[in-house]
Amino acid sequence: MSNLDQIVSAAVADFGQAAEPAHLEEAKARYLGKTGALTELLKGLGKLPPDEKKVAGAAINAAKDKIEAALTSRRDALREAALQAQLAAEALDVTLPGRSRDVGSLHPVTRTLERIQHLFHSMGFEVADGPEIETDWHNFTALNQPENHPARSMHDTFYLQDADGKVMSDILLRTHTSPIQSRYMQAHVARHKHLADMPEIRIIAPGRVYRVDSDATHSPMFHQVEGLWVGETVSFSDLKGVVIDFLRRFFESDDLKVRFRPSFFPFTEPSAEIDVAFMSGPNEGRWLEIAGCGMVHPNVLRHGGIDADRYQGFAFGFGPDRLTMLRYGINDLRLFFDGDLRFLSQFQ
Ligand code: 2U9
Repeated sequence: MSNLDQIVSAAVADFGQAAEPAHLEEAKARYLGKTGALTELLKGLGKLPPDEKKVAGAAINAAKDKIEAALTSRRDALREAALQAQLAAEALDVTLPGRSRDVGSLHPVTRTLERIQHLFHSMGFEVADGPEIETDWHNFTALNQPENHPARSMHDTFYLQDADGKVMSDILLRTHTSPIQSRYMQAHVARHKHLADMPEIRIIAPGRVYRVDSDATHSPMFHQVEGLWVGETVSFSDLKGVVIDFLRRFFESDDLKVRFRPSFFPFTEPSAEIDVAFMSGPNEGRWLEIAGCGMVHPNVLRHGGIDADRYQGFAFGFGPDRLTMLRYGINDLRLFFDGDLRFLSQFQ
């Protein structure tokens, strides 16, 4: 084999060994670079006589063409291999199952609250709102709750502390949603003071309330919905009509029995507890206490800025947590507030 053939074979073998483009370029330099094997031969041509120079030059150029062809083909092969490796690494299997996102659902008590709001809306009630941190005046005084009432004690009510940890006796977590309605009365009166005849007030006040109490049927945070209808002729029979209609629609039971039992609340006079009896299901025939109600006490109207000689009204209050327990047959209130998805996801 001639010297040139050996150089060509060595170059082809070297290029074949180069596994990366950088190695290939190094190999190229060994043959075609400034001091490469072939370049050295070309440099030596000048010393040859003219007739030999021509033959030798042609042979070297032929060898150079072969080496360059081998180089190009190896470059292409490496580029193709790199592309294939990248495609394999970034491969996307479109047949893999997708990652599904869990679908959330409304909390059962939220569902009940929405249902209650919907039913009262159909009877012309608007939804009112107010702060969960209340003043002693709005939570108790405005509601005719006497100074010495046990509900005002720290055993029953959460009071806030100041920055030094000292209990502030006049700022608390509301113990009922009634202050919403007292505040609403004041705002309503202010809004319509230029009118000779104030429009009626017909609101429900749903929301979170707080009491120092915790067992299977009591949670330190629970929900209430209270209602208030104030006008010139609003009567106890209106109260019965609204409450009975609501309860029958809420429990989807036209033959639900409802009774009103005389009772006492500081904010209503007269007052009554409301019991229901189902005519079927697990509670069939048993009377269950479900709400309280009464005609708004004149002191409460006056604290709300309303002329108690001209206007009167009724109020009622119930616990949507308890309504939810009855509707779904749940016996432990704490399940609502533990945040256990095994329980909550049953209410899709
Ligand atoms: C104003 C005037 C009167 C709201 C009322 C009740 C009776 C009542 C309880 C039921 C179960 C609370 O959730 S519970 O623990 N509520 O018995 N609530 S009358 O009376 C009002 C409210 C606001 C201005």
